[in-house]
Amino acid sequence: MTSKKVVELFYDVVSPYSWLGFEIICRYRNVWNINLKFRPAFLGGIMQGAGNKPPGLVPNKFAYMTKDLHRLANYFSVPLHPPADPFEVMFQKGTLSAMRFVTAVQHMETDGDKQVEQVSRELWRRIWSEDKDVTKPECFSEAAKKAGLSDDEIEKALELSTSQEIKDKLKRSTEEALNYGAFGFPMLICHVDGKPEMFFGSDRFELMANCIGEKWLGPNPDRSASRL
Ligand code: GSH
Repeated sequence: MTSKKVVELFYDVVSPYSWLGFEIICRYRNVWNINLKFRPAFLGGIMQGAGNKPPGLVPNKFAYMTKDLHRLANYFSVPLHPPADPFEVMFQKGTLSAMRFVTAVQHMETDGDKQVEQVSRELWRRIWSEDKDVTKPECFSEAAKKAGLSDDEIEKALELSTSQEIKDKLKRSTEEALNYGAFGFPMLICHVDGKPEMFFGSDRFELMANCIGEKWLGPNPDRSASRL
């Protein structure tokens, strides 16, 4: 068996397309011969650093994306329902504190990446399924509790999330994403023959599979694999 190819997923919970990309790559993690690395980062910093603008600011694009996300949520079986006021959620409230919290959880985790995976998922669920706030410490506690963290771990993560160390770590990950050429999320970096191959979007998995010598088996690979 050849050694596992490293695949990095750069994401921010502000981004609904990142949620789709995240769930898909999580489903494929044990189907493809890959070593998946979660790379929480800050999409606001990517937009600024790359000189890009959120696509939702163009009215026709916003209308299309609303429809697109609805279709994709069904296709990928991800319970995505846009919040009542996506502009407030994405552009006024933002997710800087939330992504610092995710970074803190990842920083504390010594045995695998289950907690960072679950906490990220619960934060996405809050914004993009339940229309709940993700700006206050109590929101992070609730999400982390659902994700299975202990009260002690949650307290530590909350404290750590406001430290300079964690602020710098999130900034570094965002800069790394920009150095790879990021202009939006989700961004996946596949390390193939010592070279990073960048893919933008949750709609590039078929192409990505081809690049890493794997097969795209649709949105639910476990179900299709068991039918083979
Ligand atoms: N076609 C992509 C997909 O299906 O995943 C769209 C992804 C997307 O629009 N991502 C947003 C972004 O960063 C954040 S939710 N867009 C930057 C851009 O479109 O330039």
